[in-house]
Amino acid sequence: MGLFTRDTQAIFWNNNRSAIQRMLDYDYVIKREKPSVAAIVAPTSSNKFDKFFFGTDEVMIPIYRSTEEAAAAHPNADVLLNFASFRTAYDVTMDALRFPQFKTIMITAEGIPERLARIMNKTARDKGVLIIGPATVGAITPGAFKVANIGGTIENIVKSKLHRPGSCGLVTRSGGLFNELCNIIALNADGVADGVAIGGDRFVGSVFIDHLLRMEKDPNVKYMLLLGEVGGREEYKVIEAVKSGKITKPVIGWCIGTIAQHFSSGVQFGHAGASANADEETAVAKNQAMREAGIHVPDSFNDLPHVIKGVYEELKGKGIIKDIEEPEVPPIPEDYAKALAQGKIRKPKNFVCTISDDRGEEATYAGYPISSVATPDTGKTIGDVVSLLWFKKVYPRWAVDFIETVIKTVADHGPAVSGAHNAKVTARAGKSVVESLVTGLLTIGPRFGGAIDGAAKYFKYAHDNNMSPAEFLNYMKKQGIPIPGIGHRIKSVRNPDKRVEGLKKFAAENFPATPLLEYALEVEKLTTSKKDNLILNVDGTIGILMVDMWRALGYTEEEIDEFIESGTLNSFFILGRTIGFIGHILDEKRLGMPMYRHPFDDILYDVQKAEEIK
Ligand code: Q5B
Repeated sequence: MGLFTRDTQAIFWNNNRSAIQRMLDYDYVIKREKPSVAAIVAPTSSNKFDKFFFGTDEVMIPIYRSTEEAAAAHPNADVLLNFASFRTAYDVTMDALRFPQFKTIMITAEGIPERLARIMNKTARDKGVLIIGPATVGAITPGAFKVANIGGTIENIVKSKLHRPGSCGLVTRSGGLFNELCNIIALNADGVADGVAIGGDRFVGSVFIDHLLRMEKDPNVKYMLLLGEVGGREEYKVIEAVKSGKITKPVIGWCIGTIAQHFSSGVQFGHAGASANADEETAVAKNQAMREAGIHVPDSFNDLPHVIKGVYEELKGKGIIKDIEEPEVPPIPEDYAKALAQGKIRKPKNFVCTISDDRGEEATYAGYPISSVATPDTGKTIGDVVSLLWFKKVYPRWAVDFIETVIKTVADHGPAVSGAHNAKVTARAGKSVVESLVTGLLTIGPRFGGAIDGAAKYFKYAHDNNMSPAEFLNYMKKQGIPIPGIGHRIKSVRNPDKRVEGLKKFAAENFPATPLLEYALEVEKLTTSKKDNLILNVDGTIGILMVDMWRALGYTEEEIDEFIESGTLNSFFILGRTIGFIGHILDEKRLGMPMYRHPFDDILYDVQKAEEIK
């Protein structure tokens, strides 16, 4: 039996997305039934799961805040992949050792204090738990389970024949050389049956002999390859086992670091444990001792492939190693972002945006960086921002100032108007600013504040069709709707709306021409002659002057009609009145007003007993 099976599942401590994805890509290639990662432990995450690809599909891997929770929810997961930093890796391992379900713990962190590493390793050994690492890329049982990044990319894994079992049991310290050796073994033999990189720290949890004795018992392992290093005495335990007959399968061995003999002083290689403290710890001495014990030791690292080939061919010749039927490898779906960046794929966009762009160093409004319109020194106003984002044009000053004037003019008209009242009642029911605001905004419509589009539409239609004011009134009567933009609840000829006067004054002083306003004022003469309050109201004045503005700016009639049809004009009221509604909502909250209930005496109750239908 290899270290892992096709049913082995791990709990991954730390949401290392790329490493987890590599494990799932491997699962897909070897056609595992269930993902090799059962759960993720991420103590600071508020997410309940994360999504990963499984082939072309996606799977959800649950996230837990502690190893305890993850272990309880996934009692069959017997591997803990400890990807904590060197600061927390010790605590994570010691915590995991409380749960008997973990048979193997792999620790990736480099630089755990040696004192703590020794305590950790001893505790695990006493409990019969196999520690791989610290400072390791892990282990692999080809065709069954692989730890995180071991073997490298999925393409490299397939090239190194790690997607299905071979015959070699491989043990190294180094992760990089592990991958290199897998490649050499794939080129010169039939691949790896079981492989472990025990880790580069001086005190690692499991050592060469632990794995080689395990592999000795594994019928799938036909021969073993030990890649040792200068420093330490672990290789001598293997030599003893070979000499004493505990290991009977052919072993190929090599210790790297033979170059150290050419230096006058001791050399510290990359790994913390790779430094010879005595003659026997040198690579040369260990290679010689291995050779004398009957281990297959090449003359140099360059010669290692020939030795592997020789041992493999010999075992094959004896019938101990059989031919392997190569499994079909499913195509590995390419990562979307990568393929897109390389120009290999294309896809139609679901959304189009023509007004702003947030992809560059600074987001833009219709091509203008926000800073070029937002800061006071630019002299730009909300009117400029509206002209860029609503109309994608840089309007002249008079037009921008008109937009600004409109927004300021409609910002509020007291607490009694429909929208403000609704917003206040909602705020008093304990709802949030956005909820209260929305209830206010929802009242904007044909009767209240939302008559601007309608006013522009009907007055423009009448004017375009050369209707006299009287003909227009008749036409609207036939339509059966009150003329949008005419009439007000409290404003009248005797109590004129100062806002309307202000807008008309602005237009008179700044607009090149106001033909539609002049027409509307003629209509107003007729309506007010019938009833005092049928004045050209604030909605009507805005709608009509906007049409005059766009005509002066050179828009075609079709373009103006499109603005009207899409609700552009009411948007000025929505935008401006939002300021007022928010003011009323905040006012309610500041005052701490209680829930509102309408008084009985303000409601006419006329409730008849319901007729019974038999
Ligand atoms: N009659 C505004 O109505 C109001 C007529 C009309 C022909 C008309 C009404 C109306 C069109 C919609 C419009 C925007 C409902 C108004 C605004 C923002 C605000 C609000 C604030 C703010 C007022 C009485 C008689 C009837 C009707 C006739 C009325 N309007 N005929 N065309 N347009 N206007 N809305 O006064 O013969 O007696 O049956 O719908 O432009 O919302 O401050 O409050 O800033 O917040 O209640 O300024 O005019 O009149 O409906 O009882 O009608 O006049 O046919 O005739 P009233 P009603 P009859 S600005």
